[in-house]
Amino acid sequence: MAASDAFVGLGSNMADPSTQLAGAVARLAALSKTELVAQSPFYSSKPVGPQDQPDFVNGAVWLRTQLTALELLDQLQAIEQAHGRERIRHWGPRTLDLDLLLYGDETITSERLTVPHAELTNRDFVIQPLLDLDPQRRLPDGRSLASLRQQCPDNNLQKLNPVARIPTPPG
Ligand code: A4P
Ligand code: MG
Repeated sequence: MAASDAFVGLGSNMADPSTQLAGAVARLAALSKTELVAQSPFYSSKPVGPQDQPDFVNGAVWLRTQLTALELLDQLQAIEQAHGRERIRHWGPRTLDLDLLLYGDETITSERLTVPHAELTNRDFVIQPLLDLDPQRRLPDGRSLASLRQQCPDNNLQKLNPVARIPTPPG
């Protein structure tokens, strides 16, 4: 099977969400038949929906994969479950949300899968990371992400600095 460009959105608002996202990126990069092309910066964002919950951290990855869209969804859900299990005792079950945002130029409407993701056009925390990955990207219907970004509601995105993994030696 030829490889497809797939874009996956990442979200978390449990404790240490950036670490959740970084772990998810590592797992996505390790998927079979799949290569990680690029990873977006992470952003904090105000919650859409109920406001009595912490801010989210959101990002996206660009994958090139020989998995079908449904096979990829299975893998995304397995990664979500792995993260839920790891954190379930302390933080509850919703530690990681992985959404298949775009799969090539395909439009998919099935019981398990709507692609492009149904809420993509309404969410700056989805569109901005996609723009960071590929500023020229368009939806299958031809609309550009850049034009959609102008029109969607503002959720106060703040780009997060990369976590320093190697501490600077003193002195
Ligand atoms: N499904 C259909 N299409 C897709 C797709 N393209 N990608 C189905 C992934 N899944 C897709 O998803 C429910 C079902 O959607 C799946 O079984 C799959 O077959 P879920 O993630 O288990 O349930 P959910 O989290 O309640 O739904 P959803 O739609 O992911 O939630 P939302 O609407 O994304 O809400 N605010 C900010 N700032 N940032 C966020 O990331 N996220 C949410 C979660 C709310 N507010 C937020 C954020
Ligand atoms: Mg989801």
